Amino acid sequence: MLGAHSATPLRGDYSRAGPDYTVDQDLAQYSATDHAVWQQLVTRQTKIIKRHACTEFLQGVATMQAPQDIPRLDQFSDFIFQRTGWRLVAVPGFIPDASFFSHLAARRFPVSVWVRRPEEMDYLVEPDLFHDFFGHVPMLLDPVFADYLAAYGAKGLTAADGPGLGRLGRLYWYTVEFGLIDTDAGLKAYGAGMLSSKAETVYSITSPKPHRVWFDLRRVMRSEYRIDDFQKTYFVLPDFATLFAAMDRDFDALYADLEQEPDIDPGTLVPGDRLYAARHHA
Ligand code: HBI
Ligand code: FE
Repeated sequence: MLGAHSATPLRGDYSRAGPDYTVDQDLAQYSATDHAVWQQLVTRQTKIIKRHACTEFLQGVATMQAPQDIPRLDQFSDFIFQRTGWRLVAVPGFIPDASFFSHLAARRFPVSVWVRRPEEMDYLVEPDLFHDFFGHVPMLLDPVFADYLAAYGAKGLTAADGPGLGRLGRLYWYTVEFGLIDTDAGLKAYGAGMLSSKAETVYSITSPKPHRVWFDLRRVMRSEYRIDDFQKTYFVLPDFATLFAAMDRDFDALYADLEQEPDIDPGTLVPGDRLYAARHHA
């Protein structure tokens, strides 16, 4: 998800969305330009992820054998359901938190149906089909990550409109969207926000500019983020089991506890941060 708080009006056509915000994908809606943009994005990004995406992501891509052309979400939904119990639901674009969390908790991943315009190839405010399908869906085939995302969704159900929403938004941002993971082959990306973006995939792994801090749930929940620029801080997992295990605690007690601690600016380090130092350079 990108542009969670963009003030610009939403792009999609919500007129035919159901109460759960799902729509039909209607393959006839795509123009020749949409098809051309899609194929250009897939060709370009496929090259970049080979070097920088984690094994689990690449394994997901290989298993899906997604076409070069715009995918049929219903076909992939059935395919993924057989493996990790996740389904894909077509949505017009951004949907309200409550609806988003209820889908995730039920192992339904919302995928925007529209394709970005040619002039948006490198930057997009809202999630489009490429961000969601190319960036998020491969990880749904990894059993541990799939369990994490469902457990995360369940946390959202109980957060209602309390302090939890903001904390969960940060957790989503710094893991599902912009998460990094340490591997024997060096630092790799698993976040959809970077893996669907040409520039940020390379930047998040190779640039000396951003901070890279070992993942810590409390630290992430205190960390603000910007939606309109590269991240100033990335959080690094030792493995996905760590992320799943982090869900196994009382989040309401955690939210209450965090009220006493100040938020952290995106580019700031705080005492207690364990900095990630590359064990070897990929
Ligand atoms: N809706 N379609 C869509 N995709 C998202 O990623 C998304 C959303 N609504 C809310 C949202 N993400 C964020 O607020 C999450 O942090 C919950
Ligand atoms: Fe996203």
